[in-house]
Amino acid sequence: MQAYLDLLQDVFDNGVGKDDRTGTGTRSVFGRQLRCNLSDGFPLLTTKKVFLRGIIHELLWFVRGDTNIRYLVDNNVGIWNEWPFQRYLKAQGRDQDVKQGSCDWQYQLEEFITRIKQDDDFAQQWGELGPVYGKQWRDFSGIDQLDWVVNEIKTNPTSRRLIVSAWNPAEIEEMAKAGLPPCHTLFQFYVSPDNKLSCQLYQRSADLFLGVPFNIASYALLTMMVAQVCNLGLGEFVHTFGDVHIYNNHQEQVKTQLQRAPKALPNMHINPDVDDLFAFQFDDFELRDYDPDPAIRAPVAV
Ligand code: UFP
Repeated sequence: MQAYLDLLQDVFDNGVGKDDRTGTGTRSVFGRQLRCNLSDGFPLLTTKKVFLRGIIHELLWFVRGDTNIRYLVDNNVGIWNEWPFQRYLKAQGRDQDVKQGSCDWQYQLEEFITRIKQDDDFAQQWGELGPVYGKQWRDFSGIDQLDWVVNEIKTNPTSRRLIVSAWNPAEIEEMAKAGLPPCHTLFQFYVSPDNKLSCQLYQRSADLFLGVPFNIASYALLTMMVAQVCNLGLGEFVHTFGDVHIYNNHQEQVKTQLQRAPKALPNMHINPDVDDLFAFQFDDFELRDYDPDPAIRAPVAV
């Protein structure tokens, strides 16, 4: 993952001060790319520990077209919790009283999540995020893009149109209400003449220190899953960025990370019996030989 560290150094050195929606401030550049060869190992950072469990569950949740946090909550994955909670507070007119990040807020969030777990009707009403990734991948104005693209890779592998888009202009407003308009906006597959599958992602906005290590792992895994069900070898993951930035409150963490030397990449073992993209389960994935440096904590800009 030297490519990631090089990009981190690049943005740290060359990023220019830019204000942003969150009010945190960033160093930002526009337009960069990193590539990893998926046959070199699984591209999970070794210069800090990256927690993969939530990423696998989130990816499976996208792939099944689910947009309700219930599945994630049931598996103790909290990455999407705050947005529906905020919507719930607002609907009750309590969003001004319960300040984000306060102890009260934390306590109420936990209560909210417990109710999502225990009360089906409540979960259905308040756990729903709206037309986020899962919806667009599986039902973009009635089109099941994932099913289509897998079939197309199998039957028309030389195609230059193997694209899945999460950016649906007609539903951006609704997605923004649920949290964020999609950051990973569009991806394209490519089958090389020697039958290896590559994937390129266009990410419009990238928190290079916190978000990107997860985004790389998620799309690398998706590419491996699609390759397996299409009987193809592994090519490259190409990650193309729009606004790629380091938040001003991540600078010390970035310095720490840049002082560390990368180790050998881990390997991802996938149950070879699965031949249907929509049949993968959490237990079909096993990360082996991961020996990272310790995690580096940093605040998320919201
Ligand atoms: N972000 C990522 N990766 C993600 C994700 C969010 O880097 O998968 F969901 C970051 C990018 C940016 C912020 O810092 O979250 C989104 O804010 P905005 O919509 O203003 O670009």
